[in-house]
Amino acid sequence: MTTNATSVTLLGLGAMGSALAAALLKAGHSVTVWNRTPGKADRLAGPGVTVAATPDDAVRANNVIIVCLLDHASVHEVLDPPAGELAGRTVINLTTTSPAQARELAAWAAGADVTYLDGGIMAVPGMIGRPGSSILYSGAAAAFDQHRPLLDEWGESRYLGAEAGLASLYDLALLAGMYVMFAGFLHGVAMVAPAGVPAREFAAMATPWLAAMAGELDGFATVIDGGDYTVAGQQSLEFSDLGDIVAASAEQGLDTSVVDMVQQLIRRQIDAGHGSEGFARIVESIRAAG
Ligand code: FVH
Repeated sequence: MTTNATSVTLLGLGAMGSALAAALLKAGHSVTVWNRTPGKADRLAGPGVTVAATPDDAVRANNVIIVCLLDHASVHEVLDPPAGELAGRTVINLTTTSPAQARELAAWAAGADVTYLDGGIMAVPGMIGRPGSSILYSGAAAAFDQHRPLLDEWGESRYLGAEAGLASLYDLALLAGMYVMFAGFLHGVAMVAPAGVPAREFAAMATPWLAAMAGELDGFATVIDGGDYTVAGQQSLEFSDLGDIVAASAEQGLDTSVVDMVQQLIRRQIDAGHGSEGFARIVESIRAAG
């Protein structure tokens, strides 16, 4: 239990909002909650929970307002009506938005005399308050510093800078890596399935393989930051040709979109005369769209 119990408001009791509230309550904080659909607070345990009937009531209850709603539009839908009540308070918005939407909310908050801290949650609800959970923040530095003990109840807190869109930018960039990795894994699942291999058996092989390959990221980063794709010791683009993977997939009648995408990024660099250079060079295909 925390030694510095605080009292905050939390708007939104979906899967993530409920996990955030539960972690705060477990740590001994008091939480006033509001959710559009009533009844979701019933599953929150502990003496510290207060259910507000309206967003206005919830906002009035505390100086720190945590927001975890579906999207950017729902944040405005909930925060616009009580904007007058929000003046002088701090909003910590953990709703996933684009960087531009986060900047828009920061500007809106500044206009309403609201201190704004944006957050990007790098965890699923079951991870909140456990090792491995982290949340990225950007916006008002003073709010981050002041409320850091509270934020740390959810996981590792990392402040990225005053520009409000930064947390969203990093969040979405990390999710890009995750989704493409997941798609690659699922392509592999489809490849081995005709051989009678259950997805679970393939996952048991893919998990340590992908974990080991994640060790390559640092080397790619060193090459990209150095700006020299000819540095010795790299796997070349020509060596990285995915032709066999594409052909083996097509022979089985599979959709080759996932591997075609990587092959096209490689091919553009080879066609531009960089075939002997390192695989990390495909970042140049991504930077120069088309
Ligand atoms: N769940 C996850 O794994 C991810 C992990 C990374 C971060 N995301 C983001 O967190 C935001 C909330 O996600 P969630 O999992 O809690 O989402 P839901 O369970 O679908 O709950 C959505 C809540 O938003 C309320 N809501 C939706 N639209 C409105 C609206 N127009 N006005 C007021 N409230 C609205 C909804 O209310 P209700 O349906 O219960 O009435 C829920 O409270 C999200 O940005 C993720 O991207 C989670």
